Amino acid sequence: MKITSAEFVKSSFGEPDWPRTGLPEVAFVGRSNVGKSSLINSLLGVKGLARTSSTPGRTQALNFFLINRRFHFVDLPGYGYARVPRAIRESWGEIVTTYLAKRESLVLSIQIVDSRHDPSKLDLQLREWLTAYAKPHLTVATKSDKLSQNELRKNIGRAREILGATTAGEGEVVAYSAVTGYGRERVWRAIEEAITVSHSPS
Ligand SMILES: Nc1nc2c(ncn2[C@@H]2O[C@H](COP(=O)(O)OP(=O)(O)OP(=O)(O)O)[C@@H](O)[C@H]2O)c(=O)[nH]1
Ligand SMILES: [Mg+2]
Repeated sequence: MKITSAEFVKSSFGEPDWPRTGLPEVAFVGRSNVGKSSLINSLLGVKGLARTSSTPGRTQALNFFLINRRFHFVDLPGYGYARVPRAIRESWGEIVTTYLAKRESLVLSIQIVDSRHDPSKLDLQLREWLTAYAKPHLTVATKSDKLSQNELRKNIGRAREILGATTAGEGEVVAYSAVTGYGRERVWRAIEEAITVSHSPS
C-alpha cells in the first residue's frame, strides 16, 4: 500500500474518547517492549511516529493514528511487564480487553511476539481470547533480524505449534523485522484485505 499520509490523532484512556469517525481500525497488541511501535513505524515507512522506547511499559494509553485518511492504526499498551505496579497492570487488562471486545470498527488485531523466544503464557492467553471472541487476528513474530534463517524457520514452526496456528491466512504466524522490513508485504496484504472486507457491501 502506498502511504500518502500518517498522522497521530490522539491518546485515549477509555471508551468516551475513542475516535468516532467509524473508520476501520487495525490494532497492535503484545508484550511490553516486544516491538509494537517499531512495527507500526516500519509498516508506515516513517521514523518516530509511534514512540519507541527501550524502557518497557512506556505506552499506557491507546494511541490512534490516521493513515491515508482512510483507516486507523491503534498502538495498544503492552502487557506482562512485571515492574509495572499492579493497579496499572489491572487497568491494562480493563483498557485493552474493553477495546478489543467492544470496538465495532476493529477489523484486524495484530499480535506481536518475539521471534527469538517461544510465545509466553500471556501471548497464548491473548491469542485464545481473540480466537474465542472470533476476532480476525494475525500474529507477527518480530526481531527476526536477530536470528539466522535456520533458527527463524525453527522458531516460527514452534510458535505456530504453541499458538495453534493451523492454516494460512487468519491466525497465521508471520516472521517480521522492523530493521530490515522483512515480512512487510505479507502484513500489508492482511491489513488491506481486512480493510477491504470491512467496506464491501454485505
Ligand atoms: N533488532 C530489532 N530490534 C527491534 C525490532 N523491533 C523493535 N526493536 C527494538 O525493541 C525495543 C522496543 O521496541 P518498541 O517498538 O518500543 O516496543 P513496544 O512494544 O512498542 O514497547 P512498549 O510500548 O513499551 O510496550 C526498541 O529498542 C526497538 O528498537 C526489530 O524488528 N529488530
Ligand atoms: Mg510502544
